[in-house]
Amino acid sequence: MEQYPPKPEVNMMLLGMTGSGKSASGNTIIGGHKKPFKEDFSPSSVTKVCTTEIAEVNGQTITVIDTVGLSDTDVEITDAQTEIEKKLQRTNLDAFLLVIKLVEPFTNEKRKAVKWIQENFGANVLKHTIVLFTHGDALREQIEIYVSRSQSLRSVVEQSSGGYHVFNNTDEDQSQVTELLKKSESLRMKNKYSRYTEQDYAEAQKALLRKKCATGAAVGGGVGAVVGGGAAAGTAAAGGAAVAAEIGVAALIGATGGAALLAMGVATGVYFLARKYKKDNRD
Ligand SMILES: Nc1nc2c(ncn2[C@@H]2O[C@H](COP(=O)(O)OP(=O)(O)OP(=O)(O)O)[C@@H](O)[C@H]2O)c(=O)[nH]1
Ligand SMILES: [Mg+2]
Repeated sequence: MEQYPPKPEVNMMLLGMTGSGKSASGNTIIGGHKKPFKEDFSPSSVTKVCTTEIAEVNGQTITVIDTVGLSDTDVEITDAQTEIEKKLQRTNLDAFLLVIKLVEPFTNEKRKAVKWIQENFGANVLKHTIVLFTHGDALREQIEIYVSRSQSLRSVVEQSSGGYHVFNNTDEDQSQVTELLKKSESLRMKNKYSRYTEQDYAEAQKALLRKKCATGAAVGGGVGAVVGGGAAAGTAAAGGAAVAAEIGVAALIGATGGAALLAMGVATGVYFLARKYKKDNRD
């Protein structure tokens, strides 16, 4: 993590589902009529590549990174991840703005997207997260009451060190931006001005890989043991040599399955290390 002395400029990344209002929020933060981020009402991704804008807001330099939305269908390994990764290699971040559209059910897909962010960016991401609710104009009750009515929404907010904030992106009133910047400054202080870095991301990826390997090996070994065990029971009943041979095959399948997954994991780990080596050694 990056440490003292604190950097005067604030780096933020907007993350969230497709159509949640990331680009519109980026435009609100930057203010004025420029609207550098393309926003539109569409079921498919409007933002196709991550874009960075640097602006002076209330006398402070703010870098805003707008990202590709996580889609409803597949948030596992998408172009979004590659795009976001590229940005993380260049910019250390003070805050992730986790953009969630209000007045829409917090569905399984959205929960999945939040989980994806947490898994892929690691526990450290939550230390830098502010939940940014959009469509504040459609809110018909106090935000506290709205959040308290959904267990999963409450949980996301409670886990995010920076709390939450509401934007109405149809309103040009800059006081909502001033409030957001105050919250981000409190978060920066809370984190002693350390930033989320590419190293945090690499560690999260390694941990994810270890978890996948462990699950893969367990599943591979488990299947082998179950099949092998079943065959063993069969041996007792039939007492045949042919069945006994099957035990060996089943056990082999189990072991091979686990080993193959492990090898896959090691190969991916080597890939990450190689990439890091390349980066560390470029000028
Ligand atoms: N009424 C209202 N509309 C909003 C608000 N925020 C965003 N929108 C609209 O919602 C639509 C989607 O917003 P975008 O900012 O393009 O969403 P996005 O998350 O960038 O979408 P992708 O780039 O496709 O991932 C646009 O038509 C916006 O104008 C808001 O606070 N209130
Ligand atoms: Mg967008």
